[in-house]
Amino acid sequence: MEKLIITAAICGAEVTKKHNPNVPYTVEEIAREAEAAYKAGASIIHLHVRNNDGTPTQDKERFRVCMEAIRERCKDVIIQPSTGGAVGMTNEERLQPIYLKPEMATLDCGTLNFGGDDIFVNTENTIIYFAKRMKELGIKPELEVFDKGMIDMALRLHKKGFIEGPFILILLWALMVEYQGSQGIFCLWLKAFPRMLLGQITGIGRYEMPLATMAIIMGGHVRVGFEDNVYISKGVLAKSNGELVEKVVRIAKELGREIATPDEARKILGIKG
Ligand code: KMH
Ligand code: ZN
Repeated sequence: MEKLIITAAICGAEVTKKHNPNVPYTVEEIAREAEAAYKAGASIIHLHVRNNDGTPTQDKERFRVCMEAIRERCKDVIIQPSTGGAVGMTNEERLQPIYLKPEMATLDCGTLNFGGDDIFVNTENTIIYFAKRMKELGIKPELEVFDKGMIDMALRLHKKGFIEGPFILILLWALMVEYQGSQGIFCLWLKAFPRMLLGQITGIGRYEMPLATMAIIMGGHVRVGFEDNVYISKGVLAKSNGELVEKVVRIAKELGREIATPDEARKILGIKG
């Protein structure tokens, strides 16, 4: 089986220190969390950045400083800035980090409810616009897929040449959905993937580790981190993103799945590096 790519989503845009005091805001905290995840076995850091007061920002300069601080501590890790940002941001605001030419960036493949009256808007024109900009800059998109319809959108983007294979990482989120007992849905989704798409599963909250385990068994890849879940076990806050990655590594080892280094992840994803 292919080696396991672990992405650490260390910060997110919505989770705060009220949820877990170890959620990073400052440059130093973000670099520290990235290093902990990297040392534990993460090959990709999915990156949101914050102002020092914790408010989410897509400011290019803030990304530059955070990316440099991460690079100093994690020489070869793949840094994957978010182009999703936070609900309500404009397209141009969201796109800022791609102009730093990271190896990867996220490409959200559809619109979804984000709780209450919040809507995370990604129209077809927005998605194509983001995909074109990333292609021009040679950035590998990580396709953020929240439901089956978004997989169909990803396939359309590929068919029309807006995104290129051979390998494209797909991220599945189980956002606000009761996933317990619904493993069958994931089996169907993964079966529906053409070979050029690599599945990566992220479970939100208490579903993070069960879904990570399923991904490991089924040959998919895994994302964990404070963006998606702040607990290491029931009622116990994780001390760091590193602790969450360590748990995935432990499970993978028990199940006989080896962990990909950043360079091995680049090869699997078709990133030149
Ligand atoms: N914070 C969400 C509104 C991404 O990183 O591309 C969007 C998000 C997805 O987190
Ligand atoms: Zn994100």
